[in-house]
Amino acid sequence: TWANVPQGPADPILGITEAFKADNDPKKMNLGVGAYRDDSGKPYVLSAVRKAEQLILQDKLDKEYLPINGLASFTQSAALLAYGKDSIPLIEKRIAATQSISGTGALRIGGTFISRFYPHAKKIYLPTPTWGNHNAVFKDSGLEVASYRYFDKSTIGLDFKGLLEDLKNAPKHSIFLLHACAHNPTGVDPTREQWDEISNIIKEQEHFPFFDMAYQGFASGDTNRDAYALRKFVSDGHHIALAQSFAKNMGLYGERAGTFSIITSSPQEKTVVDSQLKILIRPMYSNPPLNGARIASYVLGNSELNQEWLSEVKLMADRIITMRDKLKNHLVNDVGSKHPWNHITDQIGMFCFTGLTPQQVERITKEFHVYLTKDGRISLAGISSHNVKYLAEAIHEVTR
Ligand code: PLP
Ligand code: TYF
Repeated sequence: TWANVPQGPADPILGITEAFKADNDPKKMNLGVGAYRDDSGKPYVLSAVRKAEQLILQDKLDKEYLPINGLASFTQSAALLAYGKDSIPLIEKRIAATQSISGTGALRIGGTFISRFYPHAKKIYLPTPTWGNHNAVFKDSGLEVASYRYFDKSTIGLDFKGLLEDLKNAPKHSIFLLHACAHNPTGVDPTREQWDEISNIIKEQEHFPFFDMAYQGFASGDTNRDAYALRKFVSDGHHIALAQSFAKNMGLYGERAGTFSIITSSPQEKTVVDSQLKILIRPMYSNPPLNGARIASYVLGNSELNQEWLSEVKLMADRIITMRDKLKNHLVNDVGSKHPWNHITDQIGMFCFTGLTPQQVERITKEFHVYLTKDGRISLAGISSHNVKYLAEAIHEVTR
C-alpha cells in the first residue's frame, strides 16, 4: 500500500541533533538547535518553573480537559506580557486569543484562520531568510508563501532599503510575517526608528502584520524592551496577529505552551473570531495540553515567581551576550583571525549568522565535530566558557 511513499529528507535543524548524537568525539558541540544550555552545557530548568511545579503539586489540581481555547488564566497573563498593561485593545477586550501548541501551533492556527477568513489575500510574505519551518507551516495552512528582502549579505545587517521597497511594492492589504525580536536565523533586528518607519508604511499600504514572538526577553534580557515593535504597531492602530511561545523564555520547550491572538475592532467581533478559532482547533486536537500552560500561569500570575522568572530571563540573555563577547575576542585577539567579527556582538538573541559558507560548515563539522545548520547559523546558547576558545580556533581554521 505504501510502496510509492517517497523517503523524505531529515529536518534541516532537528536532523543536526541526530548527527550530533551519533558523534562520539568528546569535543563535539551542538550549535544547531536553538535551545538554551547553562555554562556546563546542560539543559536548564528555570528555578521559577521548578517552584511553580511544587505549588501545582501541593494544590493537588485535577487533570480535566481544558476548554478548546485553553487555560484562561494562562492566555490572559500571556496577553498582558506581550501587549502590556496599557494596551488599548487589551483594555477594551477586543483581542481574540487561544492557547496553542507552543509557537509553531500558534503560527498554524493563525495561518489557517487567515486562509479561511482574511478577505483580501491568500499570500503571506516571509523575510529572507526566515525560520525554516515558516514555509511549511503556512503552506500547510493553505496560504501561498512569498518573500520580502530582509538580510543583506554584504553588510551582514538589515537590508532596510530592500525591505521598505518590498513593503511598498506589495499589493495593498498583503500579509507580512514579522519576527517581533531576535530574528531567527540572522540575529539582525530593525532599530526602533526603523520599526517606526516599517509601521508607517504598513499602515499606508493597509498591510496585515502577523508577529512571530518566540524570543520575548531573549534579545535584551527585558521582556518589555523586546516587545517594543509589537506594542508600537498596536499603538499605531494595526490590528495585528500574534504567535507567542514560552519555549525559550520560560524554558518550557517540550511542554508546548503558547498562544495565538488577533486584534479585532470590537468585543462583539472578538467573540465571533473566538468562535471560529474554536471551530478550527476542535478537529485538529480538541483542546491543548494542560501542564505547560498551568506552569506558565503560575509563574506569570504569582508576583514573587514572576520577579524570579524575569531575573532568570535576564541571566540567560546575559550568558548569551557573554558568549558573543568571548567568541569575538578569541577570534580577533587570540587566534588572530583577520576577518571582521563585529557581527557576532552586533547581532541579537539566541543565534549568530556567522557568514560561514556551506563548505566551511561541512569542514567544521567533519574536522572539529562542531554541528550547525548549513546556512552558517550558530546557536550561541550551545557554547560555554569551557569550549568557546575551541570554537574560535575551529572557525579560524576553516575561514583562513
Ligand atoms: N518561531 C521562530 C522564529 C522560532 O525560532 C521558533 C522556535 O525555534 C518558533 C517560532 C516556535 O517554536 P515552538 O513551537 O517550540 O514554540
Ligand atoms: O533552532 C530552531 O530554530 C528551532 C528549534 O518543535 C525547534 O527549529 C525545535 C523543535 C521544535 C520547534 C523549534
